[in-house]
Amino acid sequence: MFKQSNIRNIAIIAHVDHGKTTLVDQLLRQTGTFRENQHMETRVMDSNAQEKERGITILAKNTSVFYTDKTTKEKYKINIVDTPGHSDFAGEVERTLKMVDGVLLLVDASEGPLPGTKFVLKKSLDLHLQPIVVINKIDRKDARAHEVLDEVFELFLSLGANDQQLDFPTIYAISKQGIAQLELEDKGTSLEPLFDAIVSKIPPPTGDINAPFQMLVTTIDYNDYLGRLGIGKVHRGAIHIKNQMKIIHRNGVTEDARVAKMYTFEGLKRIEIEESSVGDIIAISGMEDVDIGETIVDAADPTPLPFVAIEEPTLTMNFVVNNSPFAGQDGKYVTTRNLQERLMKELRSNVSLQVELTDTPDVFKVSGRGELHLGVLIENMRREGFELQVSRPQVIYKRIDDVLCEPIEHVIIDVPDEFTGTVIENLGKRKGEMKNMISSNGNTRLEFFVPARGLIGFRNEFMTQTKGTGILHHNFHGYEPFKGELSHRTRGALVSLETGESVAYGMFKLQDRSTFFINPQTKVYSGMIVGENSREGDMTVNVCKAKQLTNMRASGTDESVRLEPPLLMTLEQAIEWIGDDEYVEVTPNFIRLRKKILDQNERNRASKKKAVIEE
Ligand SMILES: Nc1nc2c(ncn2[C@@H]2O[C@H](COP(=O)(O)OP(=O)(O)OP(=O)(O)O)[C@@H](O)[C@H]2O)c(=O)[nH]1
Ligand SMILES: [Mg+2]
Repeated sequence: MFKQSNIRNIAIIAHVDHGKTTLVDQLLRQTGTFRENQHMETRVMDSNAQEKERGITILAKNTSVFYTDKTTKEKYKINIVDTPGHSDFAGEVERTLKMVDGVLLLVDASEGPLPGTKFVLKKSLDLHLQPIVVINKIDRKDARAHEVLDEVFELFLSLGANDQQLDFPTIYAISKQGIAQLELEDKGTSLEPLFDAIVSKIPPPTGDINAPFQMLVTTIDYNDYLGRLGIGKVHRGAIHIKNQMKIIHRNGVTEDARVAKMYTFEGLKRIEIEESSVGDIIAISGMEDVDIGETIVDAADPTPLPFVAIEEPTLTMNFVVNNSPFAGQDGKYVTTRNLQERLMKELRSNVSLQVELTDTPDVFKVSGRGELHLGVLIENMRREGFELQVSRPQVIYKRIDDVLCEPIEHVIIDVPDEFTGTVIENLGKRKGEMKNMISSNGNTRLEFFVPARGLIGFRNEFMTQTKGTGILHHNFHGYEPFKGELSHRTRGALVSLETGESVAYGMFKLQDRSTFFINPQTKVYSGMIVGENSREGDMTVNVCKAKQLTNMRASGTDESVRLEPPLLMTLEQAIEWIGDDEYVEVTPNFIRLRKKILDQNERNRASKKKAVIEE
């Protein structure tokens, strides 16, 4: 057991990409978690496949390091939570902050505080956590560390920080090189100054070691061998694996529980332990019913701990059992039951997700914190062998004082000056309200409040319009009265008439009027969307049409046909593109777009009926 006064529990928080996981690499390396010359991949904590591919942290994770103070020779255990910076995963930050007593707030020395910085700082100030401000990436050519520090100070002020919080220690860092220093002019060589600040400025965990055991479960992990693991900080008391425990569920029900195994974190490993006490962060196995937000307590004194209220979802989509003509051809799990069980399982660890049943048994309403939040779930499901269809995302409206309100996003954009006009025009159409515009050195920073529904599909356009040079950040700002109707996609879909295989010849004749989403020799079905019409309104086309063979020399491969490369959409692009009468069909190997109504005649009838109703 580690002495309470020598434990430090910290979370690393920041806007997306400001260097949190990179800093953890170096904290691990400089405390001997890896041998001096051992090969270590970068961002080791980003261990799951989608984290690696997308280059972002999705799940908050625990690790710990040991640090010995050079002067006092005291040994400290520093438990570290690496948190995601992307706003869609902010729920991960909110709950994991319950485990710590202080935070390292990283701010990019060039970008300065961004919407994500504000969000995580507010949450940690509300919980009265001691901050250490780390101005990171001071090696950047465009770094402006002093200015950024002023901006951070302003941010603290605007969030109502008290005097003690305003007196935050500051460290300048290059997390990529493992360097931290107290002054910008210093020539740092290691993270020593940061370790010193952690042990001297972050308070040790409080809580009475002699009181009955209490731990709030803030994270759930799952392991095929150990089953479910409840992870949290020991709030008070001590625990031995032989102790009789209880779980207090969120609905107030108390249940007897047994500890099978217990672990503490050391570097990237979990070390099995038999006992632990107040302040340490531990993982407990053997409690298959435990969920996030529940309290594990001494059986003799079952008192629950309060959980943080996680902010509500803002975006919802229907997950529909795949009923396309190709259903079941690719995936292993395709039934209503498969889908329902998978979603229920997800709910047990994905705290900001909500799943509701609908009037139709094949349709589940799944709500989350943004397109990426839901996109990561859908991507995980298809990798596991699921097939499903998803509908166009809708924002979640709320009635506040009897006024219809909608979620608003705080948007910050950095673009070369030449694109400023285009961006302002585009966001104007999307009911964005410009708040600020600052130009310097050929770049402009624009600040907007935009309805979340106006941002659906914006990123794709923004990237094209700024030729890939623009940077877009946004975070949930709050609910505001409904801003009025918005038009969606102006171009129609190119819909396949037939079921069969696409043929270059058939496609060639259409390419002047459209952009294809498929290659030739792709299996298509009637009602499947094969491209985008260059004009308004859908166009039903025959892409399976082969050239009539007029003589023996003409073969199936026609050299004269040159096709433009198709736009093969990613899952997120497809989700952003579809309209209300369309689905994205997702299977392990395919992403297809389709009309909800496959039959052309039925579709025409339905759209006429809709037109009449709208008149
Ligand atoms: N120049 C420079 N780049 C850095 C530094 N630290 C990190 N980076 C780069 O910044 C990018 C993002 O780093 P990450 O560590 O993934 O950032 P993060 O804050 O963990 O990102 P999320 O978890 O997705 O929010 C990577 O390309 C890093 O190599 C630094 O000190 N200097
Ligand atoms: Mg990260």
